[in-house]
Amino acid sequence: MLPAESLDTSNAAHRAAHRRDLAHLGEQLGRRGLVLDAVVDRLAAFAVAVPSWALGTGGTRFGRYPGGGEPRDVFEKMEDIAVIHQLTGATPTVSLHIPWDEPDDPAALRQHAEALGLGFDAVNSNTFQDQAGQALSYKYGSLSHTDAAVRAQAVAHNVHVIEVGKALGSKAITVWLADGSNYPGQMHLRKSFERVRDGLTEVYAALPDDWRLFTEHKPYEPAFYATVVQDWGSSLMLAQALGERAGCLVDLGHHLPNTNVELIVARLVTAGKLGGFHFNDSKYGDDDLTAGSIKPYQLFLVFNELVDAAAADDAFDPAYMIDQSHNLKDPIEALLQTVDTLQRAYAKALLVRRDALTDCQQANDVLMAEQTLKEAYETDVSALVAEARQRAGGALDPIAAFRASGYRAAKTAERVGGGYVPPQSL
Ligand code: RM4
Ligand code: MN
Ligand code: MN
Repeated sequence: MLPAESLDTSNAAHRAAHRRDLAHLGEQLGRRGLVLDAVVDRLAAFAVAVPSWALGTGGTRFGRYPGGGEPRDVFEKMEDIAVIHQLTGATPTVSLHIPWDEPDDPAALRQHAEALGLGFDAVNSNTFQDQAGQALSYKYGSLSHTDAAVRAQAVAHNVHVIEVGKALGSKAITVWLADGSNYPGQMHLRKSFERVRDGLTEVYAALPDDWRLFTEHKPYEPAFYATVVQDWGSSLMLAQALGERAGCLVDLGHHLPNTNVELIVARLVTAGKLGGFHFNDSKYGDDDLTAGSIKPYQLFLVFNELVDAAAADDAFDPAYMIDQSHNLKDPIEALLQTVDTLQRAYAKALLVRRDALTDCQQANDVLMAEQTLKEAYETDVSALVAEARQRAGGALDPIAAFRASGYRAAKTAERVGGGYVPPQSL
């Protein structure tokens, strides 16, 4: 965690300007009949889980360029997440990947997390790679494999992940499968899907009563011809076959270019099957870029559907998680930027004058309907988001506070022994 004084100093430097910006925004919103405080309260309640795999520098299949001070194990990852939570007040949980971040002693990790004020969101299983010591290979699939023994191994892995999650206090498992084929004829399209459905049914049977299971679709990669769970339709079929506590997880990067993701969100809401999100952004494929970096309007339109759905259903509660790979940015800074971006999109969605929008839609006033969305989208909500952070005890400007704290330099000195000293970059 950062020393409290370092946060205080940073906030003090920004406070006067913040007050003026907030007052101005309050007046602007008042003219639209919106109450600033009500929006800040909703924003302050926003929480998103940080993935354990995002704290180290990511990479591509061509290479990885690690930075200094990266966490060496899952305990150190939790320390970094606690800093992000301290600065934003919005990341109280971590989404763990098993076995990438499987703790030797889950009870000890849970204690460590609790001491840092953190908990655990969905755990993620991994049958998209062979793991050390594994008896059978997933080269030709896991839950969809033609060999029952491989399928049983994949089911057992998922059940194991649930067990680890139980020890940590998680309440959900996310299953993303790489299963698929590279060539026509390689895989029986229908039977492979039915095998996945049957395998997931076994996993679902091992789910504690208060848990949820999320199925995550993705159109391609690593399979380049046919992926078994390639789209939201397949994911929905699975969630419906499994039962009440199964839902679909929408990873924003898991759609082909130009797909209308907000429409998918709306459909899943209607089906009562929107389980959760993996936030990131994408230009071409599963690029795992920072949320909102490429298509900020789409992110707003997704949040607009979420706010609309929440208004219609008090129990609406999708799980929010980040799923990004930070190849070039400092991971902590990228995550601070992400949380800010998500809150901005959410804030703007909260500013949509919903009754006015409904009236425009009803009257087929196309221009004013669109204009009602744009009015909200084009509002500078910086002060709203900063105020929500401040009320949560966080920083008015998290990235500035983080940079001024010297945390990364201190960790670079402390976290030695990884054997890698990055060369200086220009
Ligand atoms: C996949 C998918 C999963 C994530 C892995 C690392 O593309 O997005 O959610 O756990 O990557
Ligand atoms: Mn994902
Ligand atoms: Mn992905």
